[in-house]
Amino acid sequence: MMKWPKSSRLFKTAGRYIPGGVNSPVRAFRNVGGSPLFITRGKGSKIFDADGNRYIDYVASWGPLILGHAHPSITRAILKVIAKGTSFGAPTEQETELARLIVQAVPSIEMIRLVSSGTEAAMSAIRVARGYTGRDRIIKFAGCYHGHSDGLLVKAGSGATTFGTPDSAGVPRDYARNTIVLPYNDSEALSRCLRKDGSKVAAIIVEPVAANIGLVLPEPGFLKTLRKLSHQDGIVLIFDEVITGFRLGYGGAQEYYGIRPDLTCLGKIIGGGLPVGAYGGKREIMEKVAPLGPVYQAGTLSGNPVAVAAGIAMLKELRKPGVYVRLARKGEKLASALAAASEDSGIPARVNNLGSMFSIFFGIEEASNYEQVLKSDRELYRRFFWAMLERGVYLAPSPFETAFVSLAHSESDLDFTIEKIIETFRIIKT
Ligand code: KE4
Repeated sequence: MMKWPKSSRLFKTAGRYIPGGVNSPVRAFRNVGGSPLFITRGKGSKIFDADGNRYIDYVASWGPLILGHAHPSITRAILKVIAKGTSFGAPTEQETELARLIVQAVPSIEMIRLVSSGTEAAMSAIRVARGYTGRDRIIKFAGCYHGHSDGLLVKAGSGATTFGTPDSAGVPRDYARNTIVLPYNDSEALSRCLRKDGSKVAAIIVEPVAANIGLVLPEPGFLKTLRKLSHQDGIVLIFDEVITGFRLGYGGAQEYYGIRPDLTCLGKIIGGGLPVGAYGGKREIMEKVAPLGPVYQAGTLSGNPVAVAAGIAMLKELRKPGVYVRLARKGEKLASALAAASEDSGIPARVNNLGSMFSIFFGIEEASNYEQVLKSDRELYRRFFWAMLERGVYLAPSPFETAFVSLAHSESDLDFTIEKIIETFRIIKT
């Protein structure tokens, strides 16, 4: 079995200079124990750690690497521009090209602003919605995560849930006051809330497919109700598609479910693994954004030429025919293998799958909201995680994340993974 002396040493050193030894909490393996692997390189579906071990990777840097690691088109695009300079703080033609590709791909987006992270995209979209409506309140859903801006760290679903502290220290009480948190998939709670406060609400922000409490799908009608009720009350509907954008299809979850939000947040995939976020939507709303309108938002490295080059190369690969059918087939193959292993081993688990995303929740039958997911058996997930890791399969070090398959995952990768799933279910049972 694998051991990780080099990674453990590197983690200790990192902890001397960086809080928790990591630059983002979920990477610290706190939810599965032990110390994180230090990764040295990736190629296709594989990543390699400092101790020379090789893994099939289903974290995909938390979503961006839908083509796999070091895809030649992405690498070529970066190498082509990097020698011309890394940043100018001035407009470049490529930013318009990436904006155009996104506008063409996502019909509800008429105008878009590039930023450097999903957090910036969500934070800015909310500010524009408040500027456009003149209202202060926002609605989010328990377990959904929209980055770490103060007003959204109210029952955040990603890192915070992993640490079981849904609110973050340092967020002033009156920031949270304007954020209403409702249960995901609960249309009744939403209509009750809007009957009372609808006229004070600037925006509803939602992950159209929740992927930060593990993968939780919208129940039939939920998104449609969101669209209908927000429209009735003049509320800006924001789809946070930082994960689902270009993941679920070239037009994202909104194309998949046939819902047109007013604003959309993007990130991850559109940067091809480099820092790019974006928010965009209806022209009349986006025209409120400085320097055109009164809502200020800015960024030194927004639209960074190197990151944008990677993003353009990524989208040009993803718009090729058959990409999403192939991705979905791979995701479904693994999800059904997990469900079968649960069945055959008598270990109860719920497997949620949509396209190339899937999650397993041990010990529960239903996983359609935050409350249900919190009841899943984390100890069993921890054992599953380590048993799979020791067998060369790298899954999310938290049950509150989603697994991602990439185009680079071959049939033999999937068959190998399925073999290890069957083996692992046998041993975690004891
Ligand atoms: P970033 O600021 O991390 O680029 O994006 C924030 C964000 C916004 N919206 C959604 C739906 C997201 O999933 C995210 C970030 N996702 C997490 C994990 N699922 C990133 C991993 C991490 O926090 O290290």
